[in-house]
Formats: sequence, C-alpha cells, structure tokens
Amino acid sequence: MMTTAAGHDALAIAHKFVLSGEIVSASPYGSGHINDTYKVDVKADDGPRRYVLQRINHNVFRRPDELMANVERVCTHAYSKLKETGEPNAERRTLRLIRTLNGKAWHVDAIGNRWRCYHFIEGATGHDVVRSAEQAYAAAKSFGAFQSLLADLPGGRLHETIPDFHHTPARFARFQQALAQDAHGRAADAVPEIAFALARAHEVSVVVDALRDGTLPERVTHNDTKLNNVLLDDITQEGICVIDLDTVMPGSVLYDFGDLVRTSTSPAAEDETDLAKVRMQLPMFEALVKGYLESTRGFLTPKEKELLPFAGKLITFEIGLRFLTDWLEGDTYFKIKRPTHNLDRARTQFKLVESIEAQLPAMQALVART
Ligand code: ADP
Ligand code: GN1
Ligand code: MG
Repeated sequence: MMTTAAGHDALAIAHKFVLSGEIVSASPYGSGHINDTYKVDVKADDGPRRYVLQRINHNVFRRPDELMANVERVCTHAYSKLKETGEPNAERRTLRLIRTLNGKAWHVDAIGNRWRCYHFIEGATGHDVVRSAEQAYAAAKSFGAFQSLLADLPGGRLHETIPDFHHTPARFARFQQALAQDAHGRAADAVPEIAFALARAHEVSVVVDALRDGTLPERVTHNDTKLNNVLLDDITQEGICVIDLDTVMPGSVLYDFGDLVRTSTSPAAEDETDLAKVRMQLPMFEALVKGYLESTRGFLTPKEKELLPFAGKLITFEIGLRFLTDWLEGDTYFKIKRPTHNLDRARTQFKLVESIEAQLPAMQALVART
C-alpha cells in the first residue's frame, strides 16, 4: 500500500473510478487549505492523461453527501448550459465528475471518507498571487459569469454545506468566544490584532442585515472566490474554469466579489510576513470591477453595485477573523505549515483591511463612474 503524508492510499482510491487507461501514480497537488487533493497520472491509448482526485474534509464539511449532491447538480447544469449556448470548449470550462465503477458520482472508502474525481483542466493555472490587472479582470469576469450561469439552476435551493458560512456576526461571536477561552494561552501574542478586530465590531452585520430585510437578494453564489479557485489559461490568461465548488450555495454576490478584492488586489501572498508588501492596489480593483460588471450587469442591483468596495473590506476582515480565531483555538481548521501560520495570515488580512479603509472613497468613486 502506498500512502501519502495525509495517510490515505490515493492510488488505491483512484482505482475505484472509471479512468481511461492504466493508472500510473497519484501525488499530492495544489495549495488548498481544506481538502486533500491529488493529481492522478494515467497512461491512455492516445497518450498520458491526468485527473484530479480529492478527499473531502468531513471535519469542515459535516454533511459530505449533501455537498456532493450540490456539486453534481452544479456541474451538470453548468455543462449542459455551456453546451446549449454552443460553447466549443465546454469540456474545459466547467468541472466534470468522473463516475465510480459502481456508477456513482463519489466514492465512500472503508473508513467513511468521501472521494471525488474530476477531469483535469489542462493548460490553465490557479494563481496564489495576482501578477497583472489582466488576471484580476479575467478572474472577476469568470466568477461573475459563474453566478450568471447558476441563476436558473433547477431543483430548488442548494444545501448549505457550511451553515452561516459568511455570517460575519456569527464569525465575530466565535472569535469572542475563542478569545474569552484562550484555551492555548495565545491571546497575549496577538494583542494588536485582537484590538484591531474588536474595534470593528459595529461593521460586521451590514450584509447579513440587508439579506434579512430583503434590501439585498439571496442568489446562488460560489462563496470561496479566491484567485486560485479560478483556473486561468497559461497562454492567454483568459478565465477558463471556476473550481472548488464545495461552498456553492445560497448567499450574497458581495462576499464573492469581496473575496476577489481580498485575493487579487495585493501583490503579497495571503500569508506574507513582510507587511510592508501588503496593500490594495487601485488598478487591480479597477480591473476587478470592470470584469465583474461585464458579466453581471444583467442582474446586479444598484445596492449590490454600491456595496462592492465595502464588500472587499468586509470579507478581508471576516477571513482575518477566522484565521485569528483558528490561531486562538489551536489551529484546528486551516492547514498550517508553521506554528504561527494562522496568526501571520490574520496579520496580513488586517493590514489589507487598513489599506482598503484608507482607499474606500476612491474605490467608491471608481465604482460609481464604471
Ligand atoms: P481546496 O478546497 O483544498 O482549495 P481545490 O478544489 O481548490 O481544493 O483544489 C486544489 C487545487 O487543485 C486547486 O488550487 C487547483 O490548482 C487544482 N485543481 C483542482 N481541480 C482541478 C482540475 N479539475 N483541473 C486542474 N487542476 C485542478
Ligand atoms: C479556504 O479551500 P480553500 O483553500 O480554497 C476556506 C475559505 C477561505 C480560504 C482562505 C471551506 O479555502 O473560506 O477564504 O481558505 N474554505 C473553507 O484562503 O473554509
Ligand atoms: Mg481551493
């Protein structure tokens, strides 16, 4: 048996799926914080072929079968709509699940892990850090188009794969609880970050309040629109395929646009420790707005549009809070590579929040004239 660092025999699991050739290897792949992802190499009659195999983290996603039912619905709808509209490269433009030998859309292993396998999208990359305004534009256009594609998803409301995922006040309450408990005695190492978070308590409910009173609409949204969750063509930099569909569920488009601001306007990585490098760059924001409005103009309401800059600040704060909470709780949620990783990530997010706050009027003026 060949097990990986995570202790799973991915090669054996790959054999449970209908792959078109002899399976050669399965190796860890990507830089996601939640699931275990593997690249599977296969020798097919017409040459080498690759697949993506993933184990769903069921500590994070407590109802993995509901999650997979969502993913299957979303993939099927997106693919058939692309085909209907005559998209010549539909195969490359949406994730497609590979069936198991039993004809299922996912595999349950002997110890209850859920596994799924996708066709590999070739010649495209998910970037951890934005390198050009063209990339920001392409990413925003793709996530906007993805929302548009799902506007008529049949079959009723999707399952909430993580309840209250973007309920920022609930995230804040969890942070306060972790702080009060300080179970690992770490609060003393994060005094400025804790003060920064506490000082922003009054802003956390803007979007959830508006969703509740109907001034913002609920839509089918992606909810994890960080830059590396859209694959960009290696040659043209065009947006090719939106990936990581685990959190596609009812939500606000503002959190989707906001996470693009968080991950596509700063020249620094999410865990950059040199905070001098962290900043919101207005030209990148401009490219995001342009790309996003191009694909969402048909449905975006004036209130949604108006809140686009604030959304960038709100979700950057929310994700910073989540990293800080995970740090206080002893690193149980996000994968870490060093002891202070979650604290470093929180610091980076909060530095970016400050940069957004300083430029909010300019960002709002830009949106108003676009
Ligand atoms: P996580 O939830 O852990 O972030 P993702 O679904 O985003 O997992 O996958 C992790 C990485 O694997 C992605 O960032 C991307 O680089 C790569 N990846 C995922 N699906 C595909 C695919 N179908 N084709 C090519 N690469 C993929
Ligand atoms: C996680 O799965 P991944 O790495 O794309 C997280 C997001 C965070 C992100 C921060 C299910 O995303 O919510 O914004 O890390 N996903 C989940 O990088 O919690
Ligand atoms: Mg991902």
